[in-house]
Amino acid sequence: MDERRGQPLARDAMAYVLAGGRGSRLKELTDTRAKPAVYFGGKSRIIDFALSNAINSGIRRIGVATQYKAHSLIRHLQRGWNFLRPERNESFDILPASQRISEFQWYEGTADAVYQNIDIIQDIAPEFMVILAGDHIYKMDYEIMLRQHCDSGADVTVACLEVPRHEASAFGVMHVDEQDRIIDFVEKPADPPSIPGQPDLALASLGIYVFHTRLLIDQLRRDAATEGSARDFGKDIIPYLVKNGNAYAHRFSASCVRSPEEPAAYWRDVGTVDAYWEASIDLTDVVPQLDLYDREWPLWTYSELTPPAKFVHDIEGRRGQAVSSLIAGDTIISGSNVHRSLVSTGVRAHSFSSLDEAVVLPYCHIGRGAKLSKVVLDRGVIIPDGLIVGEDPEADAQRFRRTDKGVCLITQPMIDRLG
Ligand code: ADQ
Ligand code: ADP
Repeated sequence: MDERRGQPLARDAMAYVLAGGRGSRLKELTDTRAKPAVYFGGKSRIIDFALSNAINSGIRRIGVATQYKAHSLIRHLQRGWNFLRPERNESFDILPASQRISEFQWYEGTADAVYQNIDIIQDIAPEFMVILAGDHIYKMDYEIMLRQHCDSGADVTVACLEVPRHEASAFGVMHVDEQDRIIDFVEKPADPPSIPGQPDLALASLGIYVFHTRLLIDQLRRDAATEGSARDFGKDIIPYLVKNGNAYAHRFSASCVRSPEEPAAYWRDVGTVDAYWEASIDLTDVVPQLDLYDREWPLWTYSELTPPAKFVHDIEGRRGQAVSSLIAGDTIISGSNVHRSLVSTGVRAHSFSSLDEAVVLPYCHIGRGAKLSKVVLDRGVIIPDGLIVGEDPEADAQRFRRTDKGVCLITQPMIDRLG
């Protein structure tokens, strides 16, 4: 039991964000950048959600382990997240693989991505470690989880969410007792066990873990010395502690955030083009499940200084307009019709064009007369005049990456190949 009841634990914690995975199901969106660096929400990137959660929870020491195609991610972190100051007992460390133990050794698994930086963690000396994935969209107050961790006397606390059983093979799946002590844990089972009495649901790990730092370091060293270990939290560390220690589940729910208006627990792995498109277009709902305008739980990011978005008539008086859409700064909608779309910074939409259910990443140009529906446009794509997407599935599938759900991901090389 923790004696410091009432005092925030987050100030004694370090958030350690795992941001090295590739996210290959996002296809060409992660050709040049890691999944945590993918743009989301018009002005921000996926990793900003986990980092904002840490800051909003009161955590002031943060490390981010990077690996795969990290340049765009590192640049973003340096520009936006460097405000934590050592003079105030704060820290922000970017921890790329293959720079520390050996020049050539990459992080093998998620546990190895922490193990290789044990000396840095010991130097910072937090009492608790909050291990996070950098690639999910959610709001969560880690202070509540830290409090539960201390009160239960757990070796590790694992955040979890009830998910449909048929989706659960992408997760670590657990069984808990009445006190939410984890009594069984299987990583990505082909046939996920359901929650007793609820055959269609499974209790899934969100890959968010809280440890006392000393115990974590002992476990990482034990695991590193274990023959055949994949050096992974989900495959090795968590199952070991479930069997040989005390692991507790922390139920992620709407009450995990402080804002009383938050309608339901929102957590998304925008890991596929369809999920990414859907979560983005959901933001255009009148009352979206994810509130980007929540002043109680602000989303911090690196943001360029931009002139305002502008909507202009063309010379024939045709309106440039956007309805049910989010439009970022430095965008000009000129005689173009935008509906249920998410338009990022620096976009130009020219006359006679239309966008419907479009996710447009920064600095795209939409040529005159182009009509695009159900698309994701990668950063900087120049859509030629008159291009039509969303009306002829076969033609779309030949030219672009069209998903089973009919969403077309369009990148500049695909446009160049059109000739
Ligand atoms: P996955 O999400 O499949 O499962 P993983 O691919 O290991 O696990 O990614 C977890 C996080 O670590 C991601 O943010 C990724 O970017 C990062 N990462 C992966 N490999 C890394 C490496 N070598 N170095 C640095 N960072 C790395 C995990 C758990 C499951 C749980 C799901 C929830 O293993 O039990 O259910 O997360 O999404
Ligand atoms: P924009 O970026 O809005 O396309 P332009 O300067 O390129 O602006 O276009 C100027 C104007 O020419 C348009 O606003 C429109 O009124 C006119 N125009 C362009 N194409 C056509 C067309 N196919 N039919 C009628 N008018 C057109």
